Amino acid sequence: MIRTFATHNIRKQQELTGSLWEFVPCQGEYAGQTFQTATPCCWENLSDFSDYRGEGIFRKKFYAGGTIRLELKGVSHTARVYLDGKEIAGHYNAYTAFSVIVKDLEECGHTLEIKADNRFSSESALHIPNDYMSYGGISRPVVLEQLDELYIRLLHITPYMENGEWKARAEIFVVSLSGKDQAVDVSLSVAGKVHHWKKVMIRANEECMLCEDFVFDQVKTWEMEHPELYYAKAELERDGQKIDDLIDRFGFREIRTDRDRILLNGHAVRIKGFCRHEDHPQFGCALPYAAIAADLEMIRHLGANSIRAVHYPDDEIFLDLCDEQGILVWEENHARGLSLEDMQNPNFEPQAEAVIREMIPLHYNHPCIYIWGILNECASDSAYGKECYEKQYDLIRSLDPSRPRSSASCKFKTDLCFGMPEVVSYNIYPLWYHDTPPAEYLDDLYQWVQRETGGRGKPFLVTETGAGAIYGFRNNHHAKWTEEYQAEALEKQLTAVMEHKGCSGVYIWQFCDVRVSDEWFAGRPRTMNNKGVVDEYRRHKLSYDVVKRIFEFYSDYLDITPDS
Ligand code: ADA
Repeated sequence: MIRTFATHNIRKQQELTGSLWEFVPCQGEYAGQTFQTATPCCWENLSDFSDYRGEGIFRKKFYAGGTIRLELKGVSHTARVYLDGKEIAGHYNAYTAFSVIVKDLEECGHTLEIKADNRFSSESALHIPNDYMSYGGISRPVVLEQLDELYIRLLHITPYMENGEWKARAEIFVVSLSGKDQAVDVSLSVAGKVHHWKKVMIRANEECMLCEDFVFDQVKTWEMEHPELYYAKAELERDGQKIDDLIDRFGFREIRTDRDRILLNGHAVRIKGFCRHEDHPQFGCALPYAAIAADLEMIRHLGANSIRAVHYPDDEIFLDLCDEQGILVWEENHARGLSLEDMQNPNFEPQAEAVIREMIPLHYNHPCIYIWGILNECASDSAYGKECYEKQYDLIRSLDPSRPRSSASCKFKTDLCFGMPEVVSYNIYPLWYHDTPPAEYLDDLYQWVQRETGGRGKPFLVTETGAGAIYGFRNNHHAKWTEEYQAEALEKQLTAVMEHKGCSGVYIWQFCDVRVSDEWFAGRPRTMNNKGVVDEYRRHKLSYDVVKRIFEFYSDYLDITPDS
């Protein structure tokens, strides 16, 4: 499944995944042998490859001709793509989409081979042994499209409220794959309002951007309680024939910060959220629609209103479902706990910036995304790190001026970067990694931010708090790792945040237990991060009901007078 709605009526599109592919591992005991696997998939979920780290070729035959576009929504983590034996594309990073266009393809059967590599090396600055698993495989859909010489690459809708009216700016990016200039009629419909451009000249092999502002009188606002969605449709017509289209969805909503509050449509939201990894014992990071939907159902049942997608951009199916259900999403680029030395890897900056460049334009229209995050727990306490943070914040601003930015820090009273983003965020683990009472620890940190950093007066979020518990492990003295201990710790941690007047909310670390890289076995029983409120099979721990009670007790909005 590509998205939860059709993005083309005119352009022919076909998912190549969602079927059996051949899989050929390149190293190890089974090197060169051919297996069959359903796709999308992580090879760790195939019986003989649960701990395979190496390269593997995924092969599929398809029939097509003319100009085709292949979109690969996620290959973990380094990809090389071959068509009929010839290399046509390469990509690094499991969690962002990439595409390749092939022109003048002979109309016949073709063979697509995707070589995935999940090994760690100095080439890979972002996928390193970590507190989550870097799986191997085709973890998200592969899509085949048939293109004309002119096609719509992107459609961006930016809604904004002006003088009490909803307006939206629409931008369409039309690409020419032709060697000659061509005139085309472009039509655009945004939430029912229509605009036409006649005989637009698209220069040979260039991209043309068209822009239009719309005013609306009857549209409904996208709210957490009523997540109204609207469609935007762009079409190209040449010589009376429709040749391409692109459909996307958006919502009329405004996010901004005002003093120490995060405002959704002018109302100060209280974040009650979970950090969620894409991880499942049966699917690795390649969760199918039903598993994603089941996670979201459970998260809503727990009384949460937000998800922090850690520590990388998520599958668009997840974002579609959050749009549809009014769940606010913190989405971040891919980086977890990189040290100064990790950040000094010459590949770090280009790879981390590429994630931002690939994530924002593609996810731009999702109303659920209310904040862009970067560099979770990286070296924000060093001068070099600070330069990197600054560049990435600037890059986000250049791609999307409409959303606040933040970064989850763990640098206790040493962070140098709070002057840059709109929101200050801390990951805190009182009662787990140290025994300071949560309310005391939180307020001490909060007061330091106000007193000594550029983050003073900004919204303050607790982006992680939690404690480990091994499912089924209980004892009479409530030791660490018991379900009892986790439930009690979470109760105190959550209450401290909810009762703190300066805090805009909290994300629990984490929704479910997740597999971690083998290198992390020492501090992680079962080689899992066990801080889930449910285990990896989504079985409730004792903390489930505690969290649900607290989240349901506190409203979705903070008790301040909403502005107009
Ligand atoms: C950090 C980190 C998470 C996870 C967590 C933990 O805050 O951001 O990825 O590792 O700690 O479980 O300790």
